[in-house]
Amino acid sequence: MNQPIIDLRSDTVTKPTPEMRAAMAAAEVGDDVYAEDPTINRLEARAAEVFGKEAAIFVPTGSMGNQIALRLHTQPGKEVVCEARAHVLDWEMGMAAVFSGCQLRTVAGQRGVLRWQDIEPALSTTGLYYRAQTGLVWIENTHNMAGGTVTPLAVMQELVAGAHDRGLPIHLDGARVFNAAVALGTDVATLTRGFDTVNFCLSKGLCAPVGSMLVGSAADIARARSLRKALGGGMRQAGILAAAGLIALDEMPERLHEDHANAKLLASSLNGVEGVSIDPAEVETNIVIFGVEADAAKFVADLKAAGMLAGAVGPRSVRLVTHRDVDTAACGRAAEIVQQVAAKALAHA
Ligand code: TLP
Repeated sequence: MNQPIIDLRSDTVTKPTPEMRAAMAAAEVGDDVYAEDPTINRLEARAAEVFGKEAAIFVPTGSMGNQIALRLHTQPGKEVVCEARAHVLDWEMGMAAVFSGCQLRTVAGQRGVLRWQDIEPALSTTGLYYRAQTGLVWIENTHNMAGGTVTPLAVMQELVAGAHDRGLPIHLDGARVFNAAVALGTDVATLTRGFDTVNFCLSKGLCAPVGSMLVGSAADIARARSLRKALGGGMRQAGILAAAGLIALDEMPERLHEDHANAKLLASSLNGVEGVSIDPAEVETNIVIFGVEADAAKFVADLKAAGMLAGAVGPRSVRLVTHRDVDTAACGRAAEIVQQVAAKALAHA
C-alpha cells in the first residue's frame, strides 16, 4: 500500500480539526467591517485577554498583521531594527518600504536571538538631521529561519526595557509565540509583557485554516482597523474563520509540546547521518533546519520523489516543520527517507 506523502514543509499546511469544522459550520456571523460579527468580536476579546493587552484585531495573515504594526509605529523615512534573517525582511515582499516608507536595519543575532547589547549600537536616536532615525525595534520569537529558536523570558524583558528607555516602540513577530511559551514553560502574556504590539498566527501550529491576530493598546488597535482596510483586509462574515480561531487559541497550544518532541526525534535520528549536519541540542521547538552536502533544492526534490515534502531554505540547508497532521511514526519514516536521500546524494557526489 502506498504511504501518504509526509508534508513537513511548514506548520501552515495543517488542516482544521473536526471540532473546528463543526464550530465553523455553526458560527454566528455578521459584517465585520461594521464590527458586527459576534464570533470575530469574541475572538478579539479573547486574544486581548490571553495576551493581557487592551485590544486585538483579527487579520487574514501574519504578514498583514506585521505590516499593520510596522505602519502603526513608524513614519516614512524611519528605520526598523530587526534580526538579519527576520521574516519581515526575507518574506514580506519589501512591504516595509512599500506600505510604510521605512528601511530595515539588520543585526545578526546568536542563532536568531537578539540581546539588547546587539541592538543598541544599531540605533540611531540622536536626532542628527542628516541620518535616518530609528522608529521601531522588531523581534521574532520563535525565530523561523534560525530554526525555531527561542528568545528567553529574561531577554524579552531586557529588550522591552532597552527599547522603552530609548523612547522606542517594540513589536513582536510572534507568529509562533505559543511555541516559544511552551518551550519556556511560561504563558504568552508573561512572555510578551511590555511589547507595544504582538502579532501571532492561528493558522500555523494552532491549526486554524486562516488568520492571525494583532494585539496591543486600544488606541493602536483602533488605528489598525483603518490600516487593515487600506490593505484590503476588511472581511465580512469572517466569523466562520474566527470560530476555528477560538479553538486554535484556547485548545491547541496545549498540544504543541508533541510537535516539539517530534522535532527533537527527527533531529536526533538525523544526528550523525553522513551527508547531514545537525545539532539536536539546537532544536528547541517545531522547526528543524539541517545542512546537506548537496544542492538543497535537488535534495528536496529527491525527498519529494521518495515520499516527503520539505523546504530548501538556503543553498545547502533544508527545513522540516513538525505539526499536528504528521504523527511520531510518520516523523520516524521521514527521518529514514532523509537518511536514504543523503546516502544517495553522497554516492552521486
Ligand atoms: N512563515 C511561513 C513562510 O512565509 C516562510 C512559514 O512557512 O514558516 N512571521 C513569521 C515568523 C512567519 O514564519 C510567517 C510565515 C509570517 C510572519 C507570515 O505569516 P503568513 O504566512 O500568515 O503571512
